[in-house]
Amino acid sequence: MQTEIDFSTDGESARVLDDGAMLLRGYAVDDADLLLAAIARISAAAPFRHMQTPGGQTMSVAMTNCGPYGWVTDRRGYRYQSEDPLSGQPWPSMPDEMLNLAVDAAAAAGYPSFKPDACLINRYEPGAKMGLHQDRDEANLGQPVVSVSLGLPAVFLWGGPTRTSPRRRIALHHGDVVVWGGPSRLYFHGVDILAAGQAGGMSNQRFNLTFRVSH
Ligand code: MD3
Ligand code: FE
Repeated sequence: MQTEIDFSTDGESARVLDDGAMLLRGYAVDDADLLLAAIARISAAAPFRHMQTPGGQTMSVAMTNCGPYGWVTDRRGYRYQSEDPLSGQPWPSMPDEMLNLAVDAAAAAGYPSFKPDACLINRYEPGAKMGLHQDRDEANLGQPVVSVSLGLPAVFLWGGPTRTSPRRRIALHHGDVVVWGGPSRLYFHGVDILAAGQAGGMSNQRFNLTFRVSH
């Protein structure tokens, strides 16, 4: 079923994108400064880095993590692990303001017992992209993924259950939150090449936080 829901009076603020996927437009706008400050602290301890795919390609998106587990990729494969491979130390803890936002967004989308143990932080600079993929490295695929977009807008590519399913292009803006659960949890998705913004300098980038139940 593909229901369109409009909870707002002055425009669309939440809608069902697909079976189990709900877009909460602007849900994180009021928390954005706190979240960006948290990202700065986390990346001071666990720096953004361009990881290698198992096939040996360097990803254009730079990544770090916070929480008990972090997602990593290298020549050995994709996995969650509790230490940052750069330092051998545990990932920085997940700040309360990040955890609370993710838990509240999941509850608003109908997942009242979401307890993420991992937050992958993606950093896109102009030219970066993420190819079409599924997220299937988590042990419990019955739990949703919550994503929070900050900074420059991006074109999100939203597919379906197979790699060749038709794709929709969806703009994700600063403060948008999407909760991906149900059948949509395993749908193919990606991010188109990021265009440079008007602002320049430090703000000429996009962050995406994805909260996951990895174990
Ligand atoms: C749908 N990140 O980190 S967020 C990823 O903007 C990832 O950085 C993109 O795809 C980004 O894996 C897209 C939207 C998203 C995130 C996770 C999902 C959509 C998802 C997991 C399952 C289904
Ligand atoms: Fe993904």
